[in-house]
Amino acid sequence: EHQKSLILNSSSRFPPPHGVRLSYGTAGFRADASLLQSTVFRVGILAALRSLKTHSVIGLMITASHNKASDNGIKVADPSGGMLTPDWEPFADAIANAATPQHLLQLIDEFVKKENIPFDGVRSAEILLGRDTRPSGESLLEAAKQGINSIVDALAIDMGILTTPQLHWMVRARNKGMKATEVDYYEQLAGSFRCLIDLIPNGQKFQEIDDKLVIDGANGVGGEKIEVLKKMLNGLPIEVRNSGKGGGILNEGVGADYVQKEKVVPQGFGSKDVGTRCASLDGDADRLVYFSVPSSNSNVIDLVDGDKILSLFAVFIKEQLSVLSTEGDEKIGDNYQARFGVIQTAYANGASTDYLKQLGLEVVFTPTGVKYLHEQAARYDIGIYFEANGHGTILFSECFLSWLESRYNELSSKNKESEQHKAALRLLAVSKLINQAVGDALSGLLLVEAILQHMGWSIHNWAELYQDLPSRQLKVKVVDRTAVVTANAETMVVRPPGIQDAINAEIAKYPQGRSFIRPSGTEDVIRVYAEASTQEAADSLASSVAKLVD
Ligand code: NG1
Ligand code: ZN
Repeated sequence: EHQKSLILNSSSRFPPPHGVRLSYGTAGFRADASLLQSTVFRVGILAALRSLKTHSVIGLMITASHNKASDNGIKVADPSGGMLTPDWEPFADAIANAATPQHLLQLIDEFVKKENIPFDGVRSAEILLGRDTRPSGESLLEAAKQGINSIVDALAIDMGILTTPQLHWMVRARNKGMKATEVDYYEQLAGSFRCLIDLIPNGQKFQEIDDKLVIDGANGVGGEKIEVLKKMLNGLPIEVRNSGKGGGILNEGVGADYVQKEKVVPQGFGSKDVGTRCASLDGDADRLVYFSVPSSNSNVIDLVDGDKILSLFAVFIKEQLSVLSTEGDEKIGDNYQARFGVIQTAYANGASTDYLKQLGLEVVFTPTGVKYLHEQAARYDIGIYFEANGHGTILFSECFLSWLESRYNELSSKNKESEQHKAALRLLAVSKLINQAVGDALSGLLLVEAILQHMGWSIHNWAELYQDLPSRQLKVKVVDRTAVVTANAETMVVRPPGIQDAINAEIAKYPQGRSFIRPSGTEDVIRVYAEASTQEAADSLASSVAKLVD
């Protein structure tokens, strides 16, 4: 009863906005920040219930990622550090849209019974809160705290301004009983990065050392975090621009989303950077793309996108696995056939998929949205997933990691100098460097840098792994995006009827043509993607398909 009146009283201070329907999309709730107080408060309640149900620490991140500065959003990190389980999304939608405190209470009451959530006073809930640099973040964080505090015995811990992946990492680390502060995060990344650098074959070390890396921080949280990390990396020459301190606006003409979609230089970059290795993060630093500026005459870039980051990781890991499986002078231990797979979406450049298949890798497609990619990647011993936009990571199975540990220990006692020993250590270092909770621009960036140095590759060598097919992305504003329904990992439209045939007819006009449409999960638009043998053809295919949607 005390619990009930607590919810009623506190929720009456957070009335929902009129006439807006919010839904927990692929990236949680996202909207103009002024609409979100009540939703964030209610997600605070949900997080406390989730923590009680799972007996684990839960995370809440307040961010709208690459979206404009006046937007904000909130998403829940589950005990594994991954996205909220889809089973709870309908409850999130329902409570976000409950019109009155009474209705809200009723929904919570029913859900608690249905899910058997223990309110025994024995267990308590614990929620870690983080936010990006958006000005609206502070008051939204307060709303989330009040939501959490309206559940008896729930504890809200404010972790301050963080990148999205840092918060997910902390949740995962806490639930594994590991050290989980922000400093622990930096130490784990820096330590495993140094380990990879120390293992670089002689003569290959630091080919690129005086060729610095320039990072576009999207005027978001990533820039300041990289400055901290940089101090622990003795020797990696990094320059951060668009750190948010110079007055630039978050995600405006800067950042990974802009760079990947527009394929032009972000603000603060230009002819002075011709030939330099550059990288862009998004506003909450969970996306990473690289690029170079080919000429001082135009603002067009050579983009090295998520597909190519995936390919670089795949090449390196495949190399280590094959070293590990060769036998030295004596046979050491049992071998282990690691199941190795890569996961992409329909946005992956067709050339990348061909390349990965040529490497002999298993390639699986899922719909857009990290939760789908992550789930598939978790089925492998080593699963790499990336969206073309630069969000992705590598997952290692517990089973494979424990085999690798014991193999490594065995090799340590028998032949420390063997190539197999080094390969095992490299793979262990990758598993610690890469953020296995979620895609992480900082950890991904360090892995890219370590691998480029290992290979002795410049950004151009890397870019030449394969040639991207020219592509174009457009978005069409629509009244009701749910009118478009897709199938086969979003490559086919099943509703409205007839559209797919019309798209097929357009595709047939272009050599190497490929095109699809899908409703965005984060904006009120239908997205159009097209790819063809020339840029003109890709542009023209995209615009004729866009006309079919209008
Ligand atoms: P939507 O709006 O559903 O296309 C966008 C990205 C996704 C994912 C989410 C979450 C594209 C084409 N889509 O989703 O890949 O990153 O945002 O932030 O880049
Ligand atoms: Zn992001």
